[in-house]
Amino acid sequence: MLGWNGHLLRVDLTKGKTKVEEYSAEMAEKFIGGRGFAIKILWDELEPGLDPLSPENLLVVAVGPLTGFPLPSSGKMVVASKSPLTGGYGDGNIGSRAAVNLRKAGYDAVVVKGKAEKPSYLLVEDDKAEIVEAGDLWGLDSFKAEKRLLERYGREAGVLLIGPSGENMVRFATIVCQEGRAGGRPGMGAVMGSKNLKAMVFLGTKEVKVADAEELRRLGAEAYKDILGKENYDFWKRQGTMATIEWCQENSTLPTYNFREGVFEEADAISGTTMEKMKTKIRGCPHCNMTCGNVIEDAEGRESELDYENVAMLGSDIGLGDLRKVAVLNRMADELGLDTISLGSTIAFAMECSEKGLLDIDLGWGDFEGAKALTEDIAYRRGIGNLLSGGVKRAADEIGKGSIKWAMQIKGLECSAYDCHLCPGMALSFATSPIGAHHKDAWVISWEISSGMRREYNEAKADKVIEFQRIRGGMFESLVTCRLPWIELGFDLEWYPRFLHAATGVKFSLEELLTVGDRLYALMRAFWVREYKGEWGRVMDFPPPRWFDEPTTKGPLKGSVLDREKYDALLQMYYDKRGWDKRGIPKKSTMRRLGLEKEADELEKFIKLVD
Ligand code: PTT
Ligand code: SF4
Repeated sequence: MLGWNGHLLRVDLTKGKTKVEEYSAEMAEKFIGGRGFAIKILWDELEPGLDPLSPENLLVVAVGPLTGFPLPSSGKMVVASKSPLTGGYGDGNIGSRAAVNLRKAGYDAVVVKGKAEKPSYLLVEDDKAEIVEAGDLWGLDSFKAEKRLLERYGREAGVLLIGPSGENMVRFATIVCQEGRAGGRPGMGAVMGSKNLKAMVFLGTKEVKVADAEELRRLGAEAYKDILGKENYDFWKRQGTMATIEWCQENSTLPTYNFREGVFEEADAISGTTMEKMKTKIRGCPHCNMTCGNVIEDAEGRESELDYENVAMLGSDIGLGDLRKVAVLNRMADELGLDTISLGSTIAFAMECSEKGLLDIDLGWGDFEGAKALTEDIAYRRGIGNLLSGGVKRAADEIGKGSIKWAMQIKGLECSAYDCHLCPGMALSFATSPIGAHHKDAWVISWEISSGMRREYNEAKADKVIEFQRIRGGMFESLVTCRLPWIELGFDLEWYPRFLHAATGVKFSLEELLTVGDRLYALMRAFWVREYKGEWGRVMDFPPPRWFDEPTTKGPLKGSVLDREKYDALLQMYYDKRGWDKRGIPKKSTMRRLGLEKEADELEKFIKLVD
């Protein structure tokens, strides 16, 4: 195989053993890498119904056939597992030296199972892979632990690790690295913690063999140049994802007061323009020439790297209009290893419960000190923090009293930062995302608003959600590279089959690559259905009740609300186009068309499929 390493590393923490395994060319061509490898391995190897925090769960870390080459924004990787937050398929994407080094060490994936007897970390150095005791690292925050590992293995080492919240198995603990990159929103950090695995360290010196090295170099150089010439490049470098605050405010989609509103009276104080004035440096992922990690000094004099989602969820959604204070919460989340989106949503939920007298906590909107204390309590699972450490759905189930109405989640994953009171297409995109309410697969909101069809529930929206899911959720997550050159700067998608051809020698048309995305979608959906069996139904693909039942009360679009019946019809259009039945389950014929016959037979052991 060329372009692909052809090897994955198996790690059994219970036995303290590692082993190298070859995978087939068929696997490479059918599933490409990254998310494709992750879902295939999890589907094939996980016992349905297992506890995600048990040693039997698998953690898959996977790169793709473009990762780590000198191509735009190629320093990304996927981390995946059965999610302790949702009980379904969970993954995340992280930009890290670890991605590049894993490739250079000779592997395209690491599959970790079991549980180490004592806190440990995995050290991979080319052909050497060992499990090392991590007694001195356990309990440290992620910044300190990473620093210590870099002192030990050199600054070129790629490290993925967890903070105290992962160790304590907070169900929305994420995997972090490089003081400001994070991935695995649905609790991938908790899975590491459950395995007593504090970190994974990657060092590599090998070259991945490619089909046409000269052509790959030439294409890479041309592509980097193309990106530098993009119209929006300079503005992007100034604000990165933070520009979205102003855009969302203008369009009434900025999550505010636990998604009660889409506008925030103090939006200017947390905007990209405000951030620009405070910015001290930019950080980024390897191989990127449009780096977007904007760093400011927080209210406690520490560095904090800001992104839109972090600021919206820890700012407007909890009613906090002070960017330096938001930056403190954001930095704490990185140190403790908590997902910022779920953290913001959980704090906002607690504030709303406090306001409504549903929870014995004194926590008003915008209460910075209260939010800080609660963040610590969640990470260490103390008092109410323990109740909230399972995310808003579990907390609402426990609190009762109708509080589920204000738990802003779908399938157990907290919604990322787009208010959908008047965005049915984006609501559909959240609801059909394969990991729960995340924007990464189909961020259709910008198109939806600019299309002039914002209020419509039409076929074009179902089409757009699928188009984006195929590109973002399928192609980018399996190749694995950053999608931002395309979505933010308009870098042409046709570059990717060309890169892939030069790297692997295998010719895929763009459409063929997108069809791989359909295959992944059918399999990720099958995974959820196999886990939920009889409990599965189209209700799983519905946005939270607040967007249907409680109109917004502020801003130019006040009074906005989603329509349940129309949403249901839109969801049906989506199912029909995907070849899924009325329950949202892929039909047998669809699975066959995508080369998933064996997987359809397996799914039929759990639930009857429509042909
Ligand atoms: C992603 C989600 C996002 S999406 C953000 S900000 W965004 C939050 N970032 C967090 C953080 O920071 N710290 C923390 N403790 N928790 C966080 N949770 C949130 O996680 C990120 C960029 C961004 S910034 C985005 S959109 C793009 N995402 C990509 C993707 O998903 N796939 C892909 N092929 N390319 C992408 N490029 C962009 O990467 P999850 P990163 Mg992230 C600090 O992890 O689980 O996917 O959730 O990876 O290296 O930090 O880059 O406005
Ligand atoms: Fe990382 Fe931003 Fe570059 Fe994407 S654009 S690779 S998220 S630095």
